[in-house]
Amino acid sequence: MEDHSIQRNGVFKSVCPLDCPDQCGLVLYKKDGKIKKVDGDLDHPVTKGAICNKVRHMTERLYDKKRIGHPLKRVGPKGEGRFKRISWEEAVKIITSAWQDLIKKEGPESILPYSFYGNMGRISAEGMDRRFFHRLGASRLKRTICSSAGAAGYAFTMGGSFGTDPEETVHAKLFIMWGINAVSTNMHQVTLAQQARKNGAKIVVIDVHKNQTGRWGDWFIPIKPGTDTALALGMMHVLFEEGLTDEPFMKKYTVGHEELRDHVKVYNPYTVSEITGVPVEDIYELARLYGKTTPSFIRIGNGIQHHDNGGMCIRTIACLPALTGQWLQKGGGAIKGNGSVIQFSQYALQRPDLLEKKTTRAINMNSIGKELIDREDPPIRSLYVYNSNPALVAPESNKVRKGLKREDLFTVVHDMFITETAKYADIILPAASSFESTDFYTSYWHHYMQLQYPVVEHYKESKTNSEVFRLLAEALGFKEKELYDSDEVMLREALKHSNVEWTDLKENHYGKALRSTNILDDLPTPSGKIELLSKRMEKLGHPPLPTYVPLPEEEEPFLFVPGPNHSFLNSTFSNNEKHRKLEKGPILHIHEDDAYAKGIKNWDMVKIWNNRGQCKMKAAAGQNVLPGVVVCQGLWSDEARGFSNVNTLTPDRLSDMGEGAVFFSSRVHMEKA
Ligand SMILES: Nc1nc2c(c(=O)[nH]1)N[C@H]1C(S)=C(S)[C@@H](COP(=O)(O)OP(=O)(O)OC[C@H]3O[C@@H](n4cnc5c(=O)[nH]c(N)nc54)[C@H](O)[C@@H]3O)O[C@H]1N2
Ligand SMILES: Nc1nc2c(c(=O)[nH]1)N[C@H]1C(S)=C(S)[C@@H](COP(=O)(O)OP(=O)(O)OC[C@H]3O[C@@H](n4cnc5c(=O)[nH]c(N)nc54)[C@H](O)[C@@H]3O)O[C@H]1N2
Ligand code: SF4
Ligand SMILES: [Mo]
Repeated sequence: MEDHSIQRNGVFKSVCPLDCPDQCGLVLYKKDGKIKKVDGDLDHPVTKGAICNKVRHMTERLYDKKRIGHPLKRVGPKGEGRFKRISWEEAVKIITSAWQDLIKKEGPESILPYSFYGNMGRISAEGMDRRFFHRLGASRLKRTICSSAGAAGYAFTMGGSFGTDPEETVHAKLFIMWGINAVSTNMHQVTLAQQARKNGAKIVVIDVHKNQTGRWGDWFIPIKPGTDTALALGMMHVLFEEGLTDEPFMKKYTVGHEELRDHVKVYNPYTVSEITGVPVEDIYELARLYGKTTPSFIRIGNGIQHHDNGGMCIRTIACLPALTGQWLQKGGGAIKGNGSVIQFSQYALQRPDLLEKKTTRAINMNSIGKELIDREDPPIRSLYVYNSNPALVAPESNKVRKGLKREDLFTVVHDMFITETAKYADIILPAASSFESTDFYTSYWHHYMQLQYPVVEHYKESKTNSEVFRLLAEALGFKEKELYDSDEVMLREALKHSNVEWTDLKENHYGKALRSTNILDDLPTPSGKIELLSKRMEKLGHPPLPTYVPLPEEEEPFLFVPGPNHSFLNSTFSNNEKHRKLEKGPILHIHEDDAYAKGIKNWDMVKIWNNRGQCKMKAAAGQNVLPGVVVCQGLWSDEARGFSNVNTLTPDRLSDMGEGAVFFSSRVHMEKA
């Protein structure tokens, strides 16, 4: 086995652990045992040494005075944030005796793990935790907060989460950035598009907000939230009507193109313009541009699927490249996500056999507030949170916090900081950072896997996720040897059957997934083809052909779109002063006509509210959004004072497909504060 011992000084390869499609290769500069500088790895074939500003300032976070180094026990009321230091021994004892008690009285399903991708490491995010909670027989969590609506919708059309190789998009002549704020959220796709632009490529941005990405594009198309399905159908109408479709491609590789041709007749540009707010002539121009440019590439963002109709929206847009045969063009096609391109053994990693045929219940993370308050048979009596900050990031946060406040709920939070969620914990456990861990990373955008070996010692008494689960397993007296495998053993077992070569990984810290070239010949859809018409959808109660379904009507007049911002990564970094300063503060973008009608001037404080909660922030009036739409960015920490969390306003309804979150389908009233 190779030597992975930690050196005091030097330059070390690493990988960005954050939930970001780019998954950059990093180099860490170490002096006297500490990381002094975080930079990009010039050798990484996709990210090529460029990284974002937020991670350039990662050392702020690693050595932040507020980072926790010891287990803590709550001494004040839930939510107040008063804790005292305890030992690991005591913390583990408190947790395991509470759980043993619960298991006896209410069964193990009264315990719920809650996690997401604060650290994307496969072992940290979905490795030993799965083994442990399977063995425990705890409730399972449906991890649906991010992209599950879109993933489900895309899979109805294409069969799974795979698309164009982003490295090939340099050859594209047209980019449609559709509901993605790529300048902030996928910067290397922007770099690749810039290269293509030098060779004459055009960049179209379709968004509800003229943000950095909208300003960067050649043509910005503003659209009413939740109406993109109609725009895509209008494009199809024109493509069929004007003979811009690739008939041989559709015959060979799709099912349902004749039905679709008929079906989209009703979506003429006049009707579609009424729905979307996009002018008739722009719909024609966009469709013709798409129909006549090859290779054309669509980067499908996460924004359009955080809506009640988000699954259908992605399912529909995913049909477009098939209409013009773009999947056969180098650099053409689309990316929603490439999460299933890299293969390895999930079974070896997660050991579902440890469930031993127990059929445990599954609870949707998007409804965590409701579930904490209302769930019975048995109620959730204990919550174990890691890699996530639900008090800030989950919808209906007033409900979430009401649930977290329950005196009869035993909450453990494992994190690097006393997050908004951790303030409600009975026990807080200190987390080691990814740079202190052994793990492997698989991007959901590019096709590379990367390895991480510890570069620094654990911060104070902190522990990695898998270390904590091994400790808990031992204290509970579990005998299964899989619960004690080292990270290195888990990694080797998971990668035994992978389409990434171990020799590449060992040599470079990264390796590219080998893909079969004729993927279109046998897609993992029921028909093996691209399904423009899906019988499976029909069986599940969806329209079998792409269909526009409007967002639910509510009484509040403004559609409210609270997305992520440039300088935070979801709520990560929002507790750091440096990163907060990089942003101007929580700002509400309002159309100037709406502002005028409400007597709101630039930089006035405004109040927005609905029956779920309220929020105050500064107004920016102008033309960055359409009338009737208000937009703000960033999941701001409670520490950013004078401002309350945007998720007090978002609904915990579930999307049409994939039981996803609908953060961007909320509506609000607005007034000058
Ligand atoms: N800097 C930074 N990078 C990040 C993150 C971060 O917080 N900060 N988060 C990471 C994570 S977890 C994710 S999932 C991705 C998300 O990154 P993206 O895929 O870019 O998704 P969002 O930023 O949520 O939304 C993208 C855009 O959709 C627009 N939008 C909202 N509703 C609609 C609509 O109905 N139609 C159209 N056409 N546009 C709409 C929003 O205005 C926004 O500009 O980014 C990752 N990268
Ligand atoms: N209004 C609104 N809400 C949203 C969104 C939006 O666009 N608008 N976006 C949604 C989306 S797409 C997503 S993906 C979610 C993301 O929501 P979360 O997954 O909760 O992401 P973060 O807020 O970054 O929280 C991650 C936490 O993990 C911790 N952490 C990091 N590394 C480790 C580790 O190794 N071990 C442990 N135990 N902890 C660690 C970090 O310190 C941080 O507190 O938010 C969703 N919420
Ligand atoms: S957050 Fe994204 S862009 Fe920034 S370093 Fe990490 S992977 Fe790269
Ligand atoms: Mo996400």
